[in-house]
Parts: sequence; C-alpha cells; structure tokens
Amino acid sequence: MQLAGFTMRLIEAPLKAPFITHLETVRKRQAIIIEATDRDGRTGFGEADPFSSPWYTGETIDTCWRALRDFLLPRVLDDDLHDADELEALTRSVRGNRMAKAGLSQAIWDLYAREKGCAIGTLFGATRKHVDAGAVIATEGIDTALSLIEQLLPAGYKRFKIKISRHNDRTLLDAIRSRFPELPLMADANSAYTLGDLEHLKQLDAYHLQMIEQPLGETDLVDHAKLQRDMTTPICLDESIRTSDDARSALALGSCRVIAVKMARVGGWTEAVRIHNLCLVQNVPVWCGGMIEFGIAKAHNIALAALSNFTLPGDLSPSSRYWNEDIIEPEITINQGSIKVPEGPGIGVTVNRQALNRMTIAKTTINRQNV
Ligand code: OSB
Ligand code: MG
Repeated sequence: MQLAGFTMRLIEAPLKAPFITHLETVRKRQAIIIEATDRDGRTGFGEADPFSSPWYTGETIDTCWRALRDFLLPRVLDDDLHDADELEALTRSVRGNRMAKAGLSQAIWDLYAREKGCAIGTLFGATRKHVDAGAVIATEGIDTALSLIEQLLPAGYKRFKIKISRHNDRTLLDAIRSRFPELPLMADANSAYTLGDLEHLKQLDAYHLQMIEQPLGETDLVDHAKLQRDMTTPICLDESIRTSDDARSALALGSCRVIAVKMARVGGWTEAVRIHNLCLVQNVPVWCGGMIEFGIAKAHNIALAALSNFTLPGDLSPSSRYWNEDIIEPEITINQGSIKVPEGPGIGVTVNRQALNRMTIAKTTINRQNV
C-alpha cells in the first residue's frame, strides 16, 4: 500500500439512554475516527473508542488523540508500509496505547481490504455470513432492567448481559430469573468483587448464568484462577486480557473458561485474531465484546465475530440500540437476533459523511509531506 495521509476526527453524540455501571455513567460518547488515504485516493476507516475519562482502561480520548497525532501516525507515514501485516511491528516501539492502535489498525486493514477488493474478515479467515446479536443491560433499578429486557426481547437477541455489582447482584438476578427463568443470561461485574467475596460469589452459581464476566481485579489472573476452581459458573475475562500473552497466561493458570475479545482493548485486528486462534486450539470459546461503539468499529467487530471460534453471542447490537443516528450507511440492523455480515470490500459499509460532519468537534490532517 502507498499511504498519502490520515485525517482524525473527534466526534461526539448523546446515547439514547445513560449506560450505567458501578464505575461510571456514560451519557454522551466521544470517539476518534481515523481515515487513512492512499495515493490513489482510496480511503479506509477506523474508530478509536477510549472513554472521555479513564474508567474502563487507562486511556482517554485525549491520550489517544495525542498518541495517534504525535507518535503513531507519524511513525507509519515516516516508513513505507507495504502490507497491512507490517503495521504491528512498525508501531511496537510505541508502548501501550492499545485503544489508539486499535483505531489505526482498523483504518489500515479497511483500506488494505478495499485495495484488494475483498471483505475485511476474509483476510483473517472469517467464514460466517451472520453473527448472533447480544444485548447489554446497563441501567439503574430493577424495574428499569426488567422493562428493558421486555422491550428488547422481540428483536430476538441471543443472549442478555446484565451489569452487576456487590450491592445489587442478588436482587437483580432474583428478579430477572423469576420473570424470565430461561433467558440466556450472563453477568458483567467490571471488577466489582475481590476474593474476599468468595462465599458471596459462589451463591451466584444458583442463577445458571452462561458466565460471569470479570468479577475480580482488572489486571488479575491468579485470584480469578482460585475463584474459577470454586465456582461452577464459567468465568469470562474482559479487562484482564490486554494481550495474547495475557490470554496465554490466563489459560495456563485456569483463570477463565471463556474470553471476551475486544479489538479496542488488545490493540487491533492482529492481536485480536491471535487471541482468537490461541483459544481455538485450546478449545476455549470466545465472543466479541463491545465498547458502545459507533458504526465503524461495529462493522469491524461484526467482521471479526465472523471468525470460526466466535461461537458465543457477543455485545453486538444494531445501530439503533444506542444511537439516534449512526455514521455509516446502511446502518447495522438486527433480524431475528441475527446481524448480517456485510459482503462488500473492506468493512462493507459506507461512511455517512453528513452525519460524520455533524458530529465532528475537532479535526486534523497529517499528510506524508508534512511529517
Ligand atoms: O465491560 O464489557 C464491558 C462497554 C464499554 C466498556 C466496557 C464494557 C462495555 C460493555 C459493552 O458492556 C456494551 C456494548 O457495546 O453493547
Ligand atoms: Mg466487560
């Protein structure tokens, strides 16, 4: 590939409803849209999805913007990137900043796939034509949670994930299980517990959850292994898996039986696929995690979830779940709990430039000559 430059846009839009966890309430979402352009004028799009404050990972919109503008994009434009596969090695000298790297990785791979005229997932061995949709319930109050589940049921979501914490877990799960005894249900704790809560956590086995996501510390592997030995509910790791080395360690220690793969958390396509492949050979199922993302990252996620070991429904929902208007055309839709994997070149959807411009609050362009 012959890169000409990048345009970064900071966008912002309100969520239809607040996204509430015990760590933070998100009301409006910002993201960094990265557009990579080659010398033939073709473009590829990526989306970096840190939050405005560092509640989920240590990165923020500000750190990401600077990592991209000052280090990652100049590094890529300084060198000749012949093949998208070289991106990882080229940016290895920039430590961490995985959410920034994920946005860049998406832009480069989308452009590369468009140059080749193929759907992005096929570059990584994706085969699925449809992926299962999963809903995330992140609200406050039991009645709100129950009515939201009720409201989402007709769309056919293949699983529901409820955010829990130490103070609401039992009452919330009791209420859901008495109203929906057979609902395919899992819970995400976002590190709300410690191993000191072992006896309490063992009681959650009674709710036959598909899994419990990240119950303990956000970098822990050892305590999760102890907890998994004492719980029948499978543990799924989210925050603790930042790299394929983390995944390898977690599987060696027995810290989990499932892994949530998030491109944003692990630095992009290459590392996400590496974790997928590692889990595949060890017979550990994975699913595709969400970041309350806009359509560009969502399209990348759908393409990723089309790989064979994504056997569990992920946090994949239609554009209309969180947004009044998305930045892609056509928007992502759900049909009987299923989302069609776009077949066109790259991520297979087009950026709606009018919508993108309306949401843009900052913009910068870095071309090869002004590096
Ligand atoms: O912990 O899985 C999480 C969203 C943002 C940050 C962290 C998490 C989430 C989700 C996914 O739960 C929500 C979604 O995109 O549908
Ligand atoms: Mg999670």
